[in-house]
Amino acid sequence: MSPEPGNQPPLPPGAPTALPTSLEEPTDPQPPRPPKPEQQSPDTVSPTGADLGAEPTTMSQQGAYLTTSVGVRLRDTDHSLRAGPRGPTLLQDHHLREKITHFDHERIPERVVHARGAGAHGVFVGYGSAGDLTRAAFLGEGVETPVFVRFSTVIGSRGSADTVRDTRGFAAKFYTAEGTFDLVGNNMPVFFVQDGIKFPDVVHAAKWHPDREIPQAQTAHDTFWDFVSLHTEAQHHTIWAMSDRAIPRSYRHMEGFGVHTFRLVNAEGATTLVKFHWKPRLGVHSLTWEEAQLLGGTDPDFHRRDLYDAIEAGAYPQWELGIQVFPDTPEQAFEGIDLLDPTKLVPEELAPVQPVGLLTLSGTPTNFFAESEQVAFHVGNLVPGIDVTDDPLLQVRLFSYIDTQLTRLGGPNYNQLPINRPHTDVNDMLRDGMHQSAVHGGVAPYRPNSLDGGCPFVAGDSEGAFLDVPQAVVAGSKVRELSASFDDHFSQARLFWLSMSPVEQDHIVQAYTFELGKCYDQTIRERQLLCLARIDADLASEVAAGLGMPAPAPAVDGPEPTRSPALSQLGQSWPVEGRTVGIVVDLTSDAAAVSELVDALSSDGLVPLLVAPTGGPVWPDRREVAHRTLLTARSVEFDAIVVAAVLPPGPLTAQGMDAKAAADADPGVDPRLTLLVDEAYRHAKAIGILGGAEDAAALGLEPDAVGTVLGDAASVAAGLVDGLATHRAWDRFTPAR
Ligand code: HDE
Repeated sequence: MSPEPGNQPPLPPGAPTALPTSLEEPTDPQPPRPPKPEQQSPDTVSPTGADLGAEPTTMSQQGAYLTTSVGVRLRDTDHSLRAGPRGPTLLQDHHLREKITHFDHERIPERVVHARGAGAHGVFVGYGSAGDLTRAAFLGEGVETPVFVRFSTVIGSRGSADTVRDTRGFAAKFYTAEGTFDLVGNNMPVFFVQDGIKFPDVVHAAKWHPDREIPQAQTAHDTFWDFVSLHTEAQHHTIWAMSDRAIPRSYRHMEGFGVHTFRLVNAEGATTLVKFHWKPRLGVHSLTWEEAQLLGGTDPDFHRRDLYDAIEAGAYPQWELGIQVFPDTPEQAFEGIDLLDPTKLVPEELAPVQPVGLLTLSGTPTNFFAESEQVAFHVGNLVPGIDVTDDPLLQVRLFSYIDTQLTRLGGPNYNQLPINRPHTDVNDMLRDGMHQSAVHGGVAPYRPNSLDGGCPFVAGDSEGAFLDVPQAVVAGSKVRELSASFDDHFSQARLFWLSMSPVEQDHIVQAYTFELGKCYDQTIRERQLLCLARIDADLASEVAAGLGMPAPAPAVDGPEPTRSPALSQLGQSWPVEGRTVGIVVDLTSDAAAVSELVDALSSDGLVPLLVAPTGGPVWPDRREVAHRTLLTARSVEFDAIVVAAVLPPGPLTAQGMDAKAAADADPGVDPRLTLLVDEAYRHAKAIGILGGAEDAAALGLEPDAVGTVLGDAASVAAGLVDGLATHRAWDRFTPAR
């Protein structure tokens, strides 16, 4: 909870300031307010990596008075300089011109992909367990490295909704003592295309149609399915995108993957092939499709808000970084799986993920633009001990990530932006260019030189130089082709399908049916059904049934894959920190019981939010205020619901309420409450009732309904924690198979 402002009760996370605000416009000049406690900024290092030892606030605005951009104090910013109160505006008005001109240029091009995203600060602590495999210092035992992580969707524009069905980006910048290492991954372990030259094709197909620029941020349209049904290597990633993985509950509940195989080099020069994984401490968890859709309207910022609220509440998101390890053989394959093919994963049952360190996110940005928007990741930012492989997708990425910043960040000096500055000595020979903010000394930015005493010098192994692994390259002709080992496009899509639980399979069927149902072109649907028939006959026939089309003939061939249970999200228990519980109260609720419940939930790291019929104090003689009202709350923003008052309809009931909603419900209950409970039940959320069977009945619930707990504060709190640990009351879904 935020610190207590003035006499108000503690606020839940999300308040814009932790300090009191006055009713009247303040007139006493004061220095800028400090950032909120959870806000962090990039470390104050120079553009060339020197630790300036300065407070982060030295990078934000200074002094109490409004100034121009060159520090001249201003008398008035509300009126332009005019030839008389009714006359024309004067060109002479420098402040006006500066203000408007700067405003005109406030926007920069959004990322061509991954435009929508949110970043946070944190720290990575190495376990030392990878010491035999890599000389990378930041993985050493107990080594702490500052990090900035940005999560994103891929297709949508910068202002699109967070909860759309899409792959999520998971990009981490490690400011290590040996230079910056970027791990630029996704929340799915495979990719749509095998060769980077196809990236513009898949992105053009997935983004809006070029004529009408619709739809926004989704693949449920003809061009996407046209492409993936013709370009069948995309089918594995596509089934992941149709699974619950594409609608995560939050960034905190996402796995991350480096996707490509990387090469580690140890101190002796020995090499190993690895795949990187991020394992969320809270488990992998998703929204239901209906929740995702509702949230797109009710809270398009749901994931961003969740990330920042969780950090503010002290529920710091954590992931373990792990590696799957493979011998570096000339074939670069493991158990018959080509490690250079980014459309293939290696089941964890064949190569367990070995933890190498822990990431904790503990700081929200102070300024979103300066940090999340200007952060520039690059797969080529590698440190000694980590090298790339010849994966044909990765090779093209190595080109793209510098190139894109030239347009997006306006020139070649983007690594000098505060969020991109390395935390170690920078002594390059790159000079000048737009927005140069280093003041380079010397006269000889070339090598060899004698005028600058030969500086800078190249380093050897003992000085920590990066090693391009002298990997043997098979001599051959120049060709535009991939090896035959890339030809299998369906066996792992089938592996994924077979590894899902029945509920997860149902969701996949529904997602394909929804997306293809949104296509206009019947031929494209038919072609995609033919692809599904190569993944699984039941999958194809169930989707076909939903589309009202004939089921294609089964077309699965090749050996049957062995299921990989690690691919399923179900069946385990996880910590519940930072999950939200909506508690419906009014002045008839037992204040002591609600207070006990709030304390119990808070002590388990949950975020309880009071939902009342109106804003303001819930009880006239107590401090608790409503955090939401029945008008501003929707079930989808909560992970669990507690009803502490079975509210009757009131004078405000009609406000914002569709008259048809909850039409069949008990007329003695406010239909907005019935809707809240009904949705929570339908989405298999834990529901608590501070009351008995008659209250449950009034809410349309059986007293022993799965995942529902009745009783006093202690038993409801315990029941909710148990229910949230498994994420949902899965038994409420009755799978179709
Ligand atoms: Fe990216 N990708 N990508 N990508 N990517 C970008 O770089 C690109 C790929 C990923 O939060 C761009 O700065 C090509 C795979 C993330 O700032 C651009 C290819 C994976 C982010 C670019 C790929 C990713 C990006 C756009 C095929 C998962 C967001 C803006 C060869 C392993 C990083 C930018 C952030 C961003 C190019 C494929 C992940 C255009 C050409 C595979 C998480 O450079």
